[in-house]
Amino acid sequence: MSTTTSHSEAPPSRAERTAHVTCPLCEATCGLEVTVRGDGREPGDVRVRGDRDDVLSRGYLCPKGAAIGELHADPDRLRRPLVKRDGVHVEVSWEEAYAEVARRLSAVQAEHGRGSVAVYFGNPSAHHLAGALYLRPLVRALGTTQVYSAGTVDQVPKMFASGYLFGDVATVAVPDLDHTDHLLLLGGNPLVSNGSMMTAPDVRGKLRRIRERGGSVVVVDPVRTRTADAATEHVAIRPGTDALLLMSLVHTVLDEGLDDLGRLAEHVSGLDEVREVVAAFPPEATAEHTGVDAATTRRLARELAAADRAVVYGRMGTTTSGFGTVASWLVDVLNVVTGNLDRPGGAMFPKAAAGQPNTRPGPRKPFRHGRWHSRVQERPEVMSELPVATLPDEILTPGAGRVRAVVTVGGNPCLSAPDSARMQEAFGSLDLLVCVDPYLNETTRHADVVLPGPSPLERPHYDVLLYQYAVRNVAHWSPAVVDTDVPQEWRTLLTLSGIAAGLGPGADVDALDDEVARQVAASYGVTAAAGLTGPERLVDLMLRGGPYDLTLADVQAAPHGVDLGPLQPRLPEVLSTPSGTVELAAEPFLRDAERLRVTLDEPVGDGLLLVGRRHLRSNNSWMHNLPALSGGTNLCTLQVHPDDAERLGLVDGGPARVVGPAGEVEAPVEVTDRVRTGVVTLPHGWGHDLPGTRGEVAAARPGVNSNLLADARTLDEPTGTATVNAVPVTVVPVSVPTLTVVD
Ligand SMILES: Nc1nc2c(c(=O)[nH]1)N[C@H]1C(S)=C(S)[C@@H](COP(=O)(O)OP(=O)(O)OC[C@H]3O[C@@H](n4cnc5c(=O)[nH]c(N)nc54)[C@H](O)[C@@H]3O)O[C@H]1N2
Ligand SMILES: Nc1nc2c(c(=O)[nH]1)N[C@H]1C(S)=C(S)[C@@H](COP(=O)(O)OP(=O)(O)OC[C@H]3O[C@@H](n4cnc5c(=O)[nH]c(N)nc54)[C@H](O)[C@@H]3O)O[C@H]1N2
Ligand code: SF4
Ligand SMILES: [Mo]
Repeated sequence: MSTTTSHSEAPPSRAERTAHVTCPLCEATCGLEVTVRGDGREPGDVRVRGDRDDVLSRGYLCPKGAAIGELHADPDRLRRPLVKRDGVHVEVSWEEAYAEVARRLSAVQAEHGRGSVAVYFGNPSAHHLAGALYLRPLVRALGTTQVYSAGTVDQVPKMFASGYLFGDVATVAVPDLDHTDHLLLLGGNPLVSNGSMMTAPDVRGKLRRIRERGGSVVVVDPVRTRTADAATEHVAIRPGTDALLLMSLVHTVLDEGLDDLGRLAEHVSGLDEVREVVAAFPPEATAEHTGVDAATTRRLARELAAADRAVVYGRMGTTTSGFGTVASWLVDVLNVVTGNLDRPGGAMFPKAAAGQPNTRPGPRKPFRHGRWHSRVQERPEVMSELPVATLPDEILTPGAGRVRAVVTVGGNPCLSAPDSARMQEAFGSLDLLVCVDPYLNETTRHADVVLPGPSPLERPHYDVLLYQYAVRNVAHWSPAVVDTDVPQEWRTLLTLSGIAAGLGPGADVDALDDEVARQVAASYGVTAAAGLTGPERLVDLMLRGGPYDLTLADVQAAPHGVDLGPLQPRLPEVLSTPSGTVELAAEPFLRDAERLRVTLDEPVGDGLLLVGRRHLRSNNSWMHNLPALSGGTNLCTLQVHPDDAERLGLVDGGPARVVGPAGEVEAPVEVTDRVRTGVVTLPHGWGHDLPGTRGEVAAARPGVNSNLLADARTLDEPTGTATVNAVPVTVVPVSVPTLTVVD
């Protein structure tokens, strides 16, 4: 591993240098071997290969990781701050940008109070040392409870369920893919997404090895995805009904006496209440709703219970289709009643080297929620956040406490949250919008100030968050590969913290950083190596205070990562519930189970349901501007089953109008039998044709924004997580006027 060039004012060295870095673009955290010439911005300057010696990914990489050089060199990627003057974004100096933020933020705070400033963190802030370590100081300095993130269009139900089951939202059991014989996977497509809430590069290889050792993989998905292709069985469920199917699976296991808790018995409470709840959900009662016949459900339950080492795993399709909390709870109930929680090949608890709350010394407070509520919809706080679906209400509804300013960090809520038209309206009405973001996109176009950070090649990295979900315990430090004059994002966030705290735009960032480090050091009872600052110091502290007694220097000395071995059983030390057991019958589960039971009495509709779709070469809303990832099959089409197409008069390639509860879009039809009848799919993160954005490649193939369709009121009740899957829609062909030839 070589290091960065020495000084930014000298012309960058044209000599090639190679570094081994963790890809920060998705949850798989692959090791990349990056070779760079110069500043990496000329064509051919950056070459990327999978690092064959990486302790976790062993050479695997996907097209996005391979395109990291294009991201670095993208001419549309911002490198200097922008301020909006007379409706137009102009480049300014960092001093001028911060002066603008300070002047206007303090005015909003003075006039409307601290609670009138909201913060939104997007997905990339979870893949970033600045986001992982310096957001909390910013929120504290802002002194607001108006905190939002992409989590409430995503995984919060899983974290909430884990919080009540195990005591901490970050104590999540992940599938031990390397050792299982039977994987029941609901609502995830890891062969395309590369896995989520399980850090696991090369899921294709892992599934193949399950099959090679005689095991099975069952995929429950309304779409025959690539993951379904790689499975031993595909069950095409009706969208939005996984919680019902899971109830019936638990019912069958208990009813047929297939439960076997093994050593878990002494660590689990609430099984009797679960028995009572699932009694109302025999497979025969749910079959019409789920579209899965009772015999299949019973067989799935028996096979799961009979397998030596089995695991149930649910993802986006289970967390964002209306009953995310109940579904996520039942996934782990199934893991418990089949004896597969916390055993090799089952659902296991990772033990990350740094920053994992459940490895901290001393007593830990059990998770609880609802400590405060949102102003307009009175939604409970979860993990100190409010649902992003209700952010427009907080901005647009007059009254005391109304949000007047928003700070976004690495997020594009105007495309990623439901009812985007209203989100756009809300963002357009703010007194102040400050965006820490490298692109001028559908959200940041509204910004008064945009503060870009360095590219992934221009910053060091350590995956503090995602190693907490890794299917193998590892640690890897990534050096910055290219020098930059773009300030590191942690410094930007600390400067904003200084401004928010009333210290003005010129606060001493290093002093603020010392204070953050003092607090981290105190909480772990350790001291960092001399001479370190910024994220390096914080990671050193967390490693020293972590369960393996590592230091930053130890990890830096291993360019391909430190292998800390396969997952090991961690019960009961991992638990921090009030009772010290796995609490299967926590009150929020039982209450929402009743909401689910009521749906059994409702008639099964015959309307179309819309689900989302990811593409291997996409990354939510923000990588459509890279030439290597655009075009080909990465298209924003409406997938429709042939029978539905015929019934509705839709033709392949022809335009269709999709009407949802909140709005409508027009998209080209793609007829395919991969989707179940009654189901249509559209990818999210498109609609790049709005004025004031800057993304030449993306704008050439804008696609449409699927989040114009879903309404922002149909939420997972306990967590307020949006329902972006299983959205009721109608689809009609758009008649193309026939041309009359005139002589
Ligand atoms: N290439 C690529 N990779 C990505 C991303 C990306 O945009 N592109 N995004 C990243 C992010 S932020 C995340 S959170 C992860 C998500 O990771 P995954 O959850 O693995 O990805 P999705 O493709 O959303 O998979 C959801 C699946 O659920 C199915 N589904 C929809 N509704 C239902 C339902 O009601 N029941 C069931 N059983 N299935 C349903 C969909 O058909 C789809 O196949 O991917 C990450 N990785
Ligand atoms: N219909 C539908 N909607 C969905 C989903 C779905 O499956 N269907 N998926 C949901 C999911 S899982 C998620 S996670 C959300 C994502 O929602 P968001 O996080 O709101 O959106 P992203 O598209 O990930 O936008 C990322 C933003 O971060 C910026 N960015 C990139 N790199 C950096 C960086 O290093 N620093 C900073 N500061 N900014 C950076 C990009 O320019 C972009 O503006 O979308 C959700 N919305
Ligand atoms: S799978 Fe994810 S982490 Fe791996 S190279 Fe692709 S984007 Fe990067
Ligand atoms: Mo996500």
